[in-house]
Amino acid sequence: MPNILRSKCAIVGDSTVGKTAVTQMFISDGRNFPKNYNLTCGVELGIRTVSIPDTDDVVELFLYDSSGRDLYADYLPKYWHEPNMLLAVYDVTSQISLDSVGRWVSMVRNSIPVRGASNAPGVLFGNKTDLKERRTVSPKAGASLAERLGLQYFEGSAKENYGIEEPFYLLAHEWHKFITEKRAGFDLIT
Ligand SMILES: Nc1nc2c(ncn2[C@@H]2O[C@H](COP(=O)(O)OP(=O)(O)OP(=O)(O)O)[C@@H](O)[C@H]2O)c(=O)[nH]1
Ligand SMILES: [Mg+2]
Repeated sequence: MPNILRSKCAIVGDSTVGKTAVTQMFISDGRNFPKNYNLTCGVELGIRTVSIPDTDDVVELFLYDSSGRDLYADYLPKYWHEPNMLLAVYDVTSQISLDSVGRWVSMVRNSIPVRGASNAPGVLFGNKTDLKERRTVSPKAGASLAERLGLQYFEGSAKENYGIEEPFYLLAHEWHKFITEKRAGFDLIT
């Protein structure tokens, strides 16, 4: 039997950047790109497991795909209920969506219990790289904001199913590492 490690991931960013598309593509293994825009009301929960190579461990990611609309902002932390990690998404054709990332990240970090906030794994994902002609945010600008916020940077396209798995795998591996190190520390004490 595998050891299942559960982790709650808050997925945030402005409305229409593609949070639902990224989440659904990851959960469906690249089969379910939502072509028509359906705004997310509050939070939608998706689940996918990631096996950690060379171990019996499996990380079960609880993905809290959150609405980017201001209307729901006050409710989101209640839905997440102390998340363990975050995925901030922006749209590479929208500088405004990149400018909002800091605010979204603070919102998630403020809802993580103090003991875990500093080592909570986090990723910044630049979505819609397929729209090459309309791109206004350079990879360098995305990566530099990620560095300033202490996030790992990735970019890709939900539409083309390009670069979608990497950010989630990184989060799962970081969580596994965090829990394994915590357990090792506990074993030393007992
Ligand atoms: N060209 C392109 N369009 C995309 C991509 N990802 C999502 N979209 C489109 O962008 C629109 C918004 O996508 P959603 O995933 O619903 O956006 P969201 O961030 O979940 O929006 P809210 O739920 O309102 O916060 C939809 O019409 C998608 O089809 C992408 O990688 N490339
Ligand atoms: Mg959505």
